[in-house]
Amino acid sequence: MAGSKTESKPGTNVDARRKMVFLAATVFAAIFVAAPIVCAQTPVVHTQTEDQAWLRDGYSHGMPPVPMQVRVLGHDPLENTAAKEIVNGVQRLWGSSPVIAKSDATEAILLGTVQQVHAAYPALKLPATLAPEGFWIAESDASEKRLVVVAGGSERGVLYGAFALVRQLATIGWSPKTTIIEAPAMPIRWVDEWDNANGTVERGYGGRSIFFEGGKVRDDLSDVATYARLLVSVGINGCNVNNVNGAAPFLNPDMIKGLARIADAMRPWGVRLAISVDIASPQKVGGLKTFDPLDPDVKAWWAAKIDEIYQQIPDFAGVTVKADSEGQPGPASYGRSPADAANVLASALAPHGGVVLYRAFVYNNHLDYNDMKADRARAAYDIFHPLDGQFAPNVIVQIKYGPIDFQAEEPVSPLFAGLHQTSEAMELQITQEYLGQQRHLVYLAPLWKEKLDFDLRAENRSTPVKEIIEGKSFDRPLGGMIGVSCVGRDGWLGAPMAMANLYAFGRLAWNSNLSAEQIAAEWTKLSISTKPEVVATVDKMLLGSWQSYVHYTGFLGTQTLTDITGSHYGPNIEASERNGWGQWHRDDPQGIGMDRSVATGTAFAGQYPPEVAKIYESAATTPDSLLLFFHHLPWTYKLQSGKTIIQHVYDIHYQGAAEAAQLGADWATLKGKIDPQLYEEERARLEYQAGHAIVWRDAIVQYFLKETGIPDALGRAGHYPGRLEAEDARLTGYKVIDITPWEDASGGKIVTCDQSAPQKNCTAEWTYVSKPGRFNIAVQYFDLRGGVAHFTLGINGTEIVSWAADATFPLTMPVILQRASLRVALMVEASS
Ligand code: GCV
Repeated sequence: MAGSKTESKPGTNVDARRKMVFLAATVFAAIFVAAPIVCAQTPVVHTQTEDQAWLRDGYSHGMPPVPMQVRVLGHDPLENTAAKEIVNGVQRLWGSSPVIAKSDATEAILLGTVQQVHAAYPALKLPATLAPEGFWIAESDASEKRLVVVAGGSERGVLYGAFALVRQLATIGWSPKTTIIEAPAMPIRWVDEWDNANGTVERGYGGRSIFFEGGKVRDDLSDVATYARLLVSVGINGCNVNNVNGAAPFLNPDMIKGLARIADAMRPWGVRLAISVDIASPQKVGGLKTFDPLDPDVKAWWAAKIDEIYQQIPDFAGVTVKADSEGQPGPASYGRSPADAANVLASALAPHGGVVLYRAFVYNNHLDYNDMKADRARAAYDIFHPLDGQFAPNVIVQIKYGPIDFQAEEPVSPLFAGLHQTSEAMELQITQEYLGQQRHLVYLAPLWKEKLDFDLRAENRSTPVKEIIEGKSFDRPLGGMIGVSCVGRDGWLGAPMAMANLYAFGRLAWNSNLSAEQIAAEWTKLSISTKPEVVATVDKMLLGSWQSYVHYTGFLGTQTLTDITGSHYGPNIEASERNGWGQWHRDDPQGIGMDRSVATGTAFAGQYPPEVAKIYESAATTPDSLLLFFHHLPWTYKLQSGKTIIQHVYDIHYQGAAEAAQLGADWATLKGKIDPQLYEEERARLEYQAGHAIVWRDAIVQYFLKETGIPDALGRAGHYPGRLEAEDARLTGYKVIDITPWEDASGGKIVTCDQSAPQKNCTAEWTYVSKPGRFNIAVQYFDLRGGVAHFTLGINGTEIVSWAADATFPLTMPVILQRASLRVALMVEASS
């Protein structure tokens, strides 16, 4: 693919498409691209309210099916919050608010702990046991009153029950026979934010931090309270607010005071504050000579620091640690183990009931590419498995779902089966770092479900990952799920549909047995519409979107073929290879894939329990979706589908791009049936996604066509019928340049509007001399992060359409600046 480009301010490279239809006998098509107006873009300002998510105004008509009085039996702030939520929920759904009853009422929604309910209505039959965070909701006519009872195992359970009642009313409805009894599957249900004190958010695509700005906690924490409300509404009970990288400043006394304000803002919603800590803090913050975890002064320093935190934040949840990883300091500097480091923190936290989440994301990012036995995937198991049994009881090892790093497709980490005497949590990413960065619609529940449901067969028995992290498989007291969320001030995740992922995370952490379909339907009903045709369409879009993304970005277990040393966005196949980061796929003209077998490869497959290891050891039994993660195979190897690998590469990318385009077509059927603003916003995003999927498709297809020299049996790869390359046009002002990586534009060339040239506009002109006909023109170009470039498309001297390339892209994509050297690309494609 090639393109013509104009220059704007440096920023994200993105393409988008414009379409138009024209009819002419002999067509002369010219595209005029104005010189960029270099001006600051006004950021889109979203009002950060809960209306942007699933707690928005409702849709029901008629009379509320529940009593219009709410009676709270206790005085705990969480119970008061619960009562307000029910009032608020009924108001949102039916437009009228129940009143809070001060005393006994003939009919009421009754809120209280089981003990409180029992004391007030001894005749009421309540469940014999309820987990502390659990709840029971049912209707009772005991003592001739109509009571809809929300009884909690504790005050926190009452609050979860209140949200569950509202969800039930909004998505299913109410009948006197309705009974709901629930308790969370796992005790740790946290989101992690990667916010920096300066207000940026690492891998955040939703704007600046809601917590920090200018090196300190923000004055206005109203967004934090609103966020906590969203979190608790889906059962999340902890929020770690700062980046795992560079965490030392967060232990300064002034910062701790600020953190206490954040904890205050979240407390009414029952969400507890946690922070990331830098293991070198005793030295960096405390001024000690060492941060050796076994040094007595270091131990004392941590104990005092944790006490200082609890004095100000009595319900502080605990700390997260990233150490000896990607440049972060760690115990290895002193020959100590992760258990040594974790335990010193654990002993400081234990008297207060706090926990340590120690991340297993520890690996060497200076691996030798030429060493065929080197394998980053092995690192977590190699390091943590030998430590099983050495961690203090309040340590939880936090394990990313796959052995690499939040890839679009990778196997489940074998470490989940490698720790039997250690509590474990699964870390997954709500922010779509490698999965389209919220510019692409990718609903992640199917991916997470695949990992949660995966049966690792530890000890040759059933041990699905979900049961391991719930503590069931190995009888562990703790465990859970951590979702790296990275919300910001621009509509939380920067894209309304991406909120389905935050919702799904909470629901799965609460109940890992829910299906991706059930969660999608719930979210759609709560967030978009309850109309059956809308729910059916949105759910279809959501449920297929992850696999579609895999289809155009990383085939057969090659992970995500993106710019792995930079933005992690857009195609860049060689970026994964020949460096120390170990996200290799080892392609060459003969074959592709990492040999991770025990027999001939890195032996990673042998880290799984025997029954699973046996499946992955052989290419014949490895599922196609992970084939090249485990095996290096010739391009002509036949898949289980009967196709060769190379033909599969061609086919799946054309399929993936078509599926991306279908998302837009499906969305178009919702016009007039949903909120017009949401419709338009998502329509534009999906148009972009369809265009970017073509960039992905063509990059990967032409790269491997060139490398293998094996043609596409269907003749598509390398042939673009009807496409007019920008560099072949008559160019005025534009100059043709080579780009890196070459595969991101056909022929490796793009054109850029030379700002130093005297002309005001840059123009690319093509002449079409052929049969008359009706044509669609799709113009593809790369937009940039900042500035505005103006485009005009004209035919036979007449302006047909003009537009501005003014897309807003996340502010915190540092490496996008490299991409700016691509300039803006414009590609014209005409097809009959
Ligand atoms: C916070 C990936 C991301 C990093 C992130 C790291 C981690 O490598 O690209 O931005 O750092 O994971 O999980 O620690």
